[in-house]
Amino acid sequence: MQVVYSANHLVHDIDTETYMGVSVPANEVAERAEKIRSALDADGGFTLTAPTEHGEDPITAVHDEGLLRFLETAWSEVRSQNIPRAFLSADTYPNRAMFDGMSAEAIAQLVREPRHVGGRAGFWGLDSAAPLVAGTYAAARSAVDVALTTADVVLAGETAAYGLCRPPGHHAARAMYGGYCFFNNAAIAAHAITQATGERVAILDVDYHHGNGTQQIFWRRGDVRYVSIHADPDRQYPYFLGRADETGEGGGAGENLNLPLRAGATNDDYLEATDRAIEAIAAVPGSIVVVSLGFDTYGLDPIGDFALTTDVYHEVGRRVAGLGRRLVILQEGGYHRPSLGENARAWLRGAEGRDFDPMPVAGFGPGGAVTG
Ligand code: Q9C
Ligand code: ZN
Repeated sequence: MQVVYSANHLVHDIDTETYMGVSVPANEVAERAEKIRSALDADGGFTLTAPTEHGEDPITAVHDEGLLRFLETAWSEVRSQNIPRAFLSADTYPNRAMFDGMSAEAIAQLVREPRHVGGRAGFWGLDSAAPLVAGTYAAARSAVDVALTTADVVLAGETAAYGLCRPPGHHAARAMYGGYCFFNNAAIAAHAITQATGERVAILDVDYHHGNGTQQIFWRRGDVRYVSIHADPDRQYPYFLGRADETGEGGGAGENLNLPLRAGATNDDYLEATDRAIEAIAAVPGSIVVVSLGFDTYGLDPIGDFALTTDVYHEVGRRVAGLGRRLVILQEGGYHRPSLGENARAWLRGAEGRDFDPMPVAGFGPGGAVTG
């Protein structure tokens, strides 16, 4: 299988994030992508390909141009304001209650991008957990190129290809970044595929978190079906979207399927949800599925609470490939670094119809796997 990878992700060099106002070691770090790359290298069955540049147009086809300009200019603004800091996160967010009692027209007038960079970050950002640093824009642009190049490989006839996107994308909405995500790699790729093929596209999101950004982007669209298995937002980020009763509106009515799972969800729970997701995808025409692939569903993930083991990723990959559609597989989250490479190998080998063949992981258990 071809793996699209670029070292450009390294300039999104993150070591700290904030969680409820407190600085904590970052989860979404460069080592994640490097772990996956070296495991796929060692496997021998994957070919690394560099992304090609696709420019701004496929991004602004999905995102507000203001978001792109903010991300492009935010760091130089931080520097010119002489605010000494390791990363930018928002000062103030436009909480909806700030405008209580005002008409929709008045609110539309008032809620606009301010000049101060701490306010701009609040205007475009969802949360304080997506640190923005000097290299963030370059890395985020490159991750989009990785996604679009992966789509190109599949459009050129491959059955499946994997894009090692970093930073991830599925929390980024049309006009918003957040949750370690800046541009929505999967949504940009899915939209580009609809344009290239004229077909309907399905997105299967198996990251632990709900992909609020992807859901938002396609909420009213009938040509892209979004199906997501994730932690119930009642207990988990992004808290405000991801419930089972969110099904889309207008032309997109019935095209959104959320499958929230309980804390402690097991391999069996997950496979049951996977079968429901696959059924929902098989029900619509189209030849290509975009997969938002996360490994924060793993039992040892530091920010997740599911109980999945490495072998289930092989089975999920196998069942998804059983749809008989071509797969554009894009990396999202997953933060337990020792197991990431092995989990990615398992999923992708399953998707290719190869056996799992666990490899020993240095400093970790046999096969990197938690069994049982
Ligand atoms: N204590 C993705 O997996 N909240 N994003 C983190 C950590 C944000 C996850 C809280 C989680 C975002 C792509
Ligand atoms: Zn996630």
